[in-house]
Amino acid sequence: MLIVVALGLPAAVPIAALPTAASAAPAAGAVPALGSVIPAPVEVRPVAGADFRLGPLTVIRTQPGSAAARAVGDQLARALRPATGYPLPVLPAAPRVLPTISLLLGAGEAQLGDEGYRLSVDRRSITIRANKPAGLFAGTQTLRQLLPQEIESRTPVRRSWSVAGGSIVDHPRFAYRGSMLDVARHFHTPDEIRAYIDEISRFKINHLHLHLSDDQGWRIQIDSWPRLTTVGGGPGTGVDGTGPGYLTKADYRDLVRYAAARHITIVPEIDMPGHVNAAQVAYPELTCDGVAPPPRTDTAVGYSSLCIGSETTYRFVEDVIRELAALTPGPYLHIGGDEAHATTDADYLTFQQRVLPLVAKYGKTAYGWNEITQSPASANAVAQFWDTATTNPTVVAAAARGTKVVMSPANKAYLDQKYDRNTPLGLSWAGYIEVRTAYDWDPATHLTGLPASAVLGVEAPLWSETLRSLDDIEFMAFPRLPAIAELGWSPASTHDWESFRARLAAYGPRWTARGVDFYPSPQIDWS
Ligand code: NGO
Repeated sequence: MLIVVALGLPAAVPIAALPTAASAAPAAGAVPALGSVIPAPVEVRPVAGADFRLGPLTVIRTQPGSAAARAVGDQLARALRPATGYPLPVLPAAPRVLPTISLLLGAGEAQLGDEGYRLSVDRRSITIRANKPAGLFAGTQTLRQLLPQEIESRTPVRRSWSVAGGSIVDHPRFAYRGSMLDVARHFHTPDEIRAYIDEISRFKINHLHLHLSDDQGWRIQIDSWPRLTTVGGGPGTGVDGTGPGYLTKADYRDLVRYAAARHITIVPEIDMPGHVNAAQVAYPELTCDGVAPPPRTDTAVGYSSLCIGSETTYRFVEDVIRELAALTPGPYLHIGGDEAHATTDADYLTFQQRVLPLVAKYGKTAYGWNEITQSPASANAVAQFWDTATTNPTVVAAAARGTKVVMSPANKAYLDQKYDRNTPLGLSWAGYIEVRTAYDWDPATHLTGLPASAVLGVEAPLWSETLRSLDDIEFMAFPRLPAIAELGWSPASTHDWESFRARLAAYGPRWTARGVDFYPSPQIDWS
């Protein structure tokens, strides 16, 4: 973060100079310093004596004629009303005398891109300007963190509501900033998924990848193959048989809309040609011998494969891709491709040569785990790097042919790995991942030989073998998800562990106030 001290001194203070945990975690009641938000903004210019005070007469003014700006204004008002108790009307124009929060489009600043914003705070007004509604939304997430932590209260709190004066210019480092929820090993309900969307959108995450099928369950309605969900999502499915359920198409469309309102794109994944046992239980014709395998509720991997030589396989795959593409306004359709240990190498290539182009046929960009880079057909695809090694010549060679890479190294970005050996949930095959481990790496340089230009972004996957409830999801995701979010959004020049842990410490009470069951890492001096 570039801090330019506005006292006539042209000093640019690096993020390391931001107050650290010992001094900066605001006590209840304090006004957060401008810029003490997660992810760290690009540029912060505090102005002394220019704090804005939100009051009972404050109005929210949104860009006239823009329904999308109005929607962001309505969301902001809904976020700020419970704790303040103020009416905060949302209007296309506001009388000059009233304190105003303005959300305006047409910033006309190329550097802001589609998701960036400029936030200015003075004694009379707060103005967020952006090129696109997504930038306004990002700016309002910053503003929420700049208000005192009591803003998270669901009931009115009597106190003054000030925002530190000055300005912020902010825009993302990477276009793709994601998290993944595995709803196959344990189904998570639409309400739980929505709660997760709410939490991750606060950190400017813009993609939610849903892992919709695996050996233990199939979780998305496919009309042309109905037993996928009636059997594959039915009673007894999931790890230990305790995760049944599936999303109807109506559920899924609702989730897509809900996420879009928070400027998050849903990325659906159907995992194949491995991880397909649940589909084969429902449809034995998807095996080579036509015999249904037993349902599986254990956590082994790499034992199932679609029958690569059978035309039924491709009829199935095309039906699924077609129906999924029709449900998906976003650009990406994830076809898995990981751990196909029961598929021969030659069969794997045959499969990908046919299936990767099918995704394009239905208007989507193919996305898969990094194993897909073995196939020349992956040149137009996005590969999700999940290895624990920092060398992978196959991925690097594919990037040279055009493949874009989303970085999810399992030993850094996997939210399902234990924090330490005492963590009650999670796996540990990739190692323990404390907050600092999740934070201290660089997506642009992590994989040897991969040019930064090939890195589309970063994603934090949350696999659910050991998870049951929303509390479990929250405990594993937070506080590591904000670490990954910061790697995805903030410029590398702002990367600073002491600053991050201070801002995280200050953030903790907000989770507590919202009832988010985060892991109180001993690496953080929680305030
Ligand atoms: C691996 C495996 C998944 C597991 C996960 C658990 C990938 C891409 N495939 O990651 O099936 O659930 O580890 O950490």
